[in-house]
Formats: sequence, structure tokens, C-alpha cells
Amino acid sequence: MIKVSAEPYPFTFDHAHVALLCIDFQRDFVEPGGFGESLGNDVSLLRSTIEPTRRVLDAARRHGWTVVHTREGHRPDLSDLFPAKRDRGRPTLRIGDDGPMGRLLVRGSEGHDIVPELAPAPGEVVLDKPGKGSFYATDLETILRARGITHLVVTGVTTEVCVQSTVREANDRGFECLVLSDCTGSYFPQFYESALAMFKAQGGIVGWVGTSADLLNALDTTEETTS
Ligand code: C5J
Repeated sequence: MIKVSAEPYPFTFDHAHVALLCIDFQRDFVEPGGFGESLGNDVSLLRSTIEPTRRVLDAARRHGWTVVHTREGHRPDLSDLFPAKRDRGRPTLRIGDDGPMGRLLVRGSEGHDIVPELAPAPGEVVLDKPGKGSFYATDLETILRARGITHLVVTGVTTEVCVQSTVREANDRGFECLVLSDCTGSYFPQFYESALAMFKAQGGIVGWVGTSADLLNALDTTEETTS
């Protein structure tokens, strides 16, 4: 068993039953000219999440974990886009409009791609989702259950939107979730703090919060003691 120092108490799992979730590390959220910026956000606030997530991704690959990369986006004909989502917030550009990285939040456009630093490797699961939560209107639960996954290590953007929605959906389905605080980010520092506080409050009512260093140390320590 791997025991990771976390809040509100250590998170334990074994390699066979854990998956790494990388939520929506798409150019549309992280790079200038994408959907995130069209809503008036400073996307540079998310960049610090990439390097620690890359280290966690490397470790997950070394240990043979299931890795799932999600992408928020819509079909090119926008048939899976509710008007409520398209029009909310009166953005300068709407989902489906042309931006500097192609059509905003549309599958197949440049902006919809995952940033190159965290690009999926062959054999990893890439999951397209039309909503904020990764379980809504996808086969994620089936994929995880088919592999016997019970524990999720969660990274991604943004903390209080797609990460929070996904962790709550996962928690209600009985998955144990560890969110890595330096591998998730928000355009709103106060929402980032609040979302992390909410996960771990009340004895971990939604899940656990740790850091990439906590996880990597636990993996290294376990490797040393078993070798
Ligand atoms: C947002 C997401 N923020 N991936 N999507 O609209 O969090």
C-alpha cells in the first residue's frame, strides 16, 4: 500500500486500483486566445500547474497506473451544446466561434487539444465531455469500474469548476479522491482556496488534499522499502 501524507489524514491506495485524472489541461483554458481568455480571465494563472503535473504523470506512467485525460468540448455541429451554456456570461466570443486557436471549445480544433507538456501517451484514456463534470454524459464510470479502479489522484483546471464537479461526482460514486493542490489551478485565487478547503472539510467529506511532492515522496519511499 502507498500512504500519502494528505489532509485531513493520510490517503492510502495500491498501484493496481488507482487512476490519475488529468482534467481539461487544454490550450483553450491555459493559453492566451482560448475559451478561458474569452471569458475575461488571466490564463497565466494556470501555467504553474503544468510542471508538477508532468512529474506526477511521469510517475504514474512508470508505475503502470491507468491515466485518464479529459477534454471539455463540443461536437463541431454543436448538437451537444445547451443554449444555457453557449450564452452564459455574454462572452466576447462564444463556444463554436472562431478564435486564434480555431473554434472555441470544439473537438478537433487546436485550442481543444491538451497542452503539449501533458500530451496523452498511446494507450492512455482520452475522454471528451460536454459538461464540467467528467462523469456527466461520458463512459468514465464504466471505464474505471472495468479496470477495478477505486482511488483517483486528481489534477486539472479549473479547481472550482471542472475539478470540483468531477471530484463531487466521483465521491458520490464511491471513489476515493486525492486532489493535488499544486497540480490544480483557478483564475480566481479565492475560489481555488475555497474549493480545496471544501474537499477536505468535515473529515474529508469530498476527499483528500495533498501536494505532488507528498505523492512523489510516498512513491519513492515505498519503492525503497520494497526493493
Ligand atoms: C471551465 C473547466 N472553467 N475545465 N472549465 O469552464 O474548469
